[in-house]
Amino acid sequence: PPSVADELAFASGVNKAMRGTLALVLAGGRGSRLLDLTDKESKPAVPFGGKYRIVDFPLSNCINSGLRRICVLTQYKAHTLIHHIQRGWGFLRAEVGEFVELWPAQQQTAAGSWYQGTADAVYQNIEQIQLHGAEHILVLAGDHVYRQDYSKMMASHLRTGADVSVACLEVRREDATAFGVVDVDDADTIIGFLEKPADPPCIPGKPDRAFASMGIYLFNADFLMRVLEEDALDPNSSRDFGKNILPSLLGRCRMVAHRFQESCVYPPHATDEPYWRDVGTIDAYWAANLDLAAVTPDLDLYDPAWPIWTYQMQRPGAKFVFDEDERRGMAVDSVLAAGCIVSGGAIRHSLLFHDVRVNSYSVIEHSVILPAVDIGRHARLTKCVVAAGCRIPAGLVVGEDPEADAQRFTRSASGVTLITQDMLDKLDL
Ligand code: ADQ
Ligand code: ADP
Repeated sequence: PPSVADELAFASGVNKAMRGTLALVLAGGRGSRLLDLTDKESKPAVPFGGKYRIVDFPLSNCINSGLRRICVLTQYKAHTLIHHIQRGWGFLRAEVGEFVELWPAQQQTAAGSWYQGTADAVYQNIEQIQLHGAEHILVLAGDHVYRQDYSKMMASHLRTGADVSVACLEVRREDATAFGVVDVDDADTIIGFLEKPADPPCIPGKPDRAFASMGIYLFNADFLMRVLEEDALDPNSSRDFGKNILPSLLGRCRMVAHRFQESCVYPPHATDEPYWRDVGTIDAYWAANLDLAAVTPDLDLYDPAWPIWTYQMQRPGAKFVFDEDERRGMAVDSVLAAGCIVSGGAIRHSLLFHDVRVNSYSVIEHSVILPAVDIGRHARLTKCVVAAGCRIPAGLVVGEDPEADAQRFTRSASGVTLITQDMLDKLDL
């Protein structure tokens, strides 16, 4: 076994490598499966968990992992994302080499085109990247909810001597059609990669499970530069890490799968399942938000050792006005963010973002209510996701008549109803 001195030297090498790493957070995708929730903003900007936006998770993971040189690459409808990052993420000190920079898409290639795939988003910024002189580049997706200590991924990257490490996790085989599916040898060297296969191969010995890429890639910087220059010459490439770059690297370099369970930050009541959610559909978004209202949520947002940073206007505490006769004006099994006022309404097993108004005689159950929604008197909402700023008219009932809901709103296969102001404006009340 290595001596204590060797271990310490290695740990200090990891810290140094983290300080010399540039994180590129890809935050330009729309996330179209979130339907109307991403009509006006990109998926990384979508609110999550009462007071956060999805992009806060990878950004907080960087800060908490000791990686403080971060660039956020934006493209699709980036206004709210840029606004959020400018206001909330300016606390790093450039003087000591720490920053969160915004890199908007600006058609920087000779072709003058918008980004094609994810690799193009990186390639078009290659000059700025080289200016930073980083030794390692960590490519992250801006649209997943999880807690990961990237320094542990760096440790395994250095230990295995990889050119590129790909973070991977086990998923159900039927879910793997949405991912890059990875095949590894005994040493976790990647020997196969299929981007979004229709019939995903299973993990040997586990017929129901597949090994999926999380879209998190740790590259040696020189190696990445070479690979991108090469790909740029290939007229048939769609310039995407999953579709083109990773498959092209098979057998040509040291490409190693990093197992997410080794760097996942577990809650104190440690579960075996490492927590990682692609909240890319209305159902997944609804479930991951409501999980926070569970007695013991799978995602721990209360852990002072791994804070999730965000920007939020200072708002007063949530307020409850109780109606003695009706016994209403309360919330149970729920999370309410600051600025909410519950006046004579009843809330059960729900999550309310900041500044929601819940008026008398209304009932909200199993629902996720985004910021600044106003819920009129006598309204009853069950199993809904209500988009930011909606004015729910008095007496509206949703979640009790599937056919009526499907006609007026967007109803998912599992019975979650998405309500937006555009849909409400079309109602004949
Ligand atoms: P997808 O999630 O389908 O698959 P993609 O839609 O390209 O990949 O998005 C990856 C990330 O890049 C997202 O955060 C998105 O916002 C961002 N993005 C997309 N296009 C961008 C652009 N042009 N500019 C900037 N950012 C952009 C990928 C991999 C799979 C892997 C899954 C894991 O291709 O192999 O399994 O991620 O979720
Ligand atoms: P309802 O009677 O349907 O509950 P109201 O609009 O009459 O709705 O009540 C709103 C409640 O919200 C009031 O009881 C009050 O306590 C609270 N409220 C409204 N505005 C403010 C405010 N600016 N500051 C503090 N509390 C407020």
